[in-house]
Amino acid sequence: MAAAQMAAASPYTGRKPVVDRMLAMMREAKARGADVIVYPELALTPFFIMHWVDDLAEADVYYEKAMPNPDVQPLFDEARALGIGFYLGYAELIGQGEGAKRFNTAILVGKTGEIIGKYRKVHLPGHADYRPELPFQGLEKLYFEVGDTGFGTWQAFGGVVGMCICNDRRWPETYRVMGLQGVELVMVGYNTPTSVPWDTTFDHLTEFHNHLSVQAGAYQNSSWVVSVAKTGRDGPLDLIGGSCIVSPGGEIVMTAQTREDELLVAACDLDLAQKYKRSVFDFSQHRRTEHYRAICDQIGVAAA
Ligand code: CDT
Repeated sequence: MAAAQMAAASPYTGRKPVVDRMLAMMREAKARGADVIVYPELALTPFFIMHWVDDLAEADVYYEKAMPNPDVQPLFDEARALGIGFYLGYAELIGQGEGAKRFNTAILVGKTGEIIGKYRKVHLPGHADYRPELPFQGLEKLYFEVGDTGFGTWQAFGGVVGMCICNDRRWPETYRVMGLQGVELVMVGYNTPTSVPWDTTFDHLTEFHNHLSVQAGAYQNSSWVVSVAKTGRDGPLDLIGGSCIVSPGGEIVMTAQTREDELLVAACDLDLAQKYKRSVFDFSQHRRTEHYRAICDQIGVAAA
């Protein structure tokens, strides 16, 4: 697996310079033996949700109206030529006018350039209203609808693979829904500011929480996790790095050393994911769903 950490493209000068950098990393990933390369969330654009707009149509330039499209076709062509798969995060716009829908989306593309799967981000952090007191806005709830795909898994690259996006990685449900489907490899891209302006209490723990979340998700579901940052200065934002590849034991086997374009490549034996699925986390043997349900009934909340 290759994790393609990417420096933010700010100021933004269009898709081409970004796609060119992605192509260079794709070639390097292949040369270093990778079968799949994982790019960040919203890989093709800035993390534009930090800016207020009166009309969402003002931001249409940041959304892909079709996938693939001429701007990103080189990624698909190169993937097919090299025989490498990829995960790509991007802003998706479907429909027009009143009927338009906007999603924070990731696709998984196979080694022959075909789209294997699509995921639309479920956990959208931040707010939908303008907050003048903040140093920058966190408007994912304005720019995107809650994803409608669920947390699917796909049989691909010799195993069971799944996807999620950024804030999803902080929620145990994300991994567990995929874990219940036998996931062996989860891919996730992210844009995480060093400071979250509406609550700075735990800013000093931002990088710790980043790793804590993906390590816990990996371990508790016995799955590899490849977690990839867009990093560095993005307008008023300072984005963390910390891209990493985590084993089904929850151990970080490799992590980024810079806040620049940086490619991590690690051998991820998907059979290793089977070990804990057959022992500590053998769900069929050890999960106690009837008790979880009973407790939910007792305290009056809906069981998942
Ligand atoms: N992209 C994303 O989901 N980021 C959030 C923080 C957003 S604060 C503006 C995260 O959980 O990392």
